[in-house]
Parts: sequence; structure tokens; C-alpha cells
Amino acid sequence: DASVNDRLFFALWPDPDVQARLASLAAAYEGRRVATENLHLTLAFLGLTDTDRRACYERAAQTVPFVPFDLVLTEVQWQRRRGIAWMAARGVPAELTALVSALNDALRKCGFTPEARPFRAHVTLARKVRRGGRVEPDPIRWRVDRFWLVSSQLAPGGSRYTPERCWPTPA
Ligand code: 2AM
Repeated sequence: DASVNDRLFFALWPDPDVQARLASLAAAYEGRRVATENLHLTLAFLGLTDTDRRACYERAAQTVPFVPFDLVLTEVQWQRRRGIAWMAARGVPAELTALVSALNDALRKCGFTPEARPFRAHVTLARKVRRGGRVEPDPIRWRVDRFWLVSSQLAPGGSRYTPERCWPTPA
């Protein structure tokens, strides 16, 4: 049963409108562009997770305080060394920093080891990009009112991401 060991991560999931705007910026890059419906912002990467651990992560997510916020994505950056193009925000809202920190704290109780590097809010647009630059397009304003547990499936055309559950849980 493939669902016993899913690759999971917590993420902010843009609505289709924001995904389409991100995709139109990704289109400027030659390389392996992230499929429009896969564009997202990772909060915590959990990796291969069994059902017990997953249940613990889901209970942990339930305890995380969430305050809605606007994320304004302002710049597209490209790094030659890693061959990655991504979009980021000049200023990360305090609510987002607090969310990641509370989420990591809650997940620790399930045995999760958070990323040691500081959190850098970004949406990966394309990989294996050999040419690029830094641009400041019209900012993308993204209203964030929940966060998601997402599973990743390997598919012939590349990974496919499925947002599975969100918090705060819809009324
Ligand atoms: P990235 O966009 O910066 O590559 C799904 O793989 C998501 O989890 C991606 O957004 C990816 O970030 C993120 N991620 C973080 N750590 C990862 C890891 N060790 N392996 C794969 N993906 C990771």
C-alpha cells in the first residue's frame, strides 16, 4: 500500500489565480519548470512518513495557532550554482515566521527534526535553469488563510503534489 509511506510536506498552497501568475513568471526560464498546479511554498519538509508518524503530525498541526496574512511576492531570483529560479518576498510577514516556528515546535514532539538553516520563504519556479537573472515583476499579493499537508507522488512526468488536509480546519 503506497499510502503507508508517503512523502509529505507542509506548505502554503496558492489558489489557481496566484499559481497562474507564478507560472507566467516561470515561463521566462528555460529548464525544468514546476507544473502550474504544483507551485507552492514549503513550510516544513517531512519526507517519507509512515501512518503513525503522519497521525502525530496531523495532531500537531491542529495545535498550531494560525493568523491569516498577506504575502506579497516581490522578486524572482536565479542562482547559477544550483540552477534554480524562485520567487520570494522582500519582507516576510511576522505571521509567517511565527507559523513556521510554531509548526516546527509542534512537529518536534513527533520526533521531527526541523531544518537547521533559517527559513527562507520561497516558491520554486524552475530547476535546471542555466541562464537567468533577478527581476522585480509586478508584485503578487497572496492572501494566506490556511496551511496544508501535502503528499508527493512520483509520476512519469515528474512529481505530483496533492494538498490533502488544511488547517485551520474549515468550519
Ligand atoms: P524547494 O522548492 O526549495 O526544492 C517538495 O519537495 C517541496 O519540499 C519543495 O518545495 C522543496 O523545496 C521542499 N523540500 C525541502 N527540503 C526538501 C528535501 N530535503 N527534499 C525534497 N524536497 C524538499
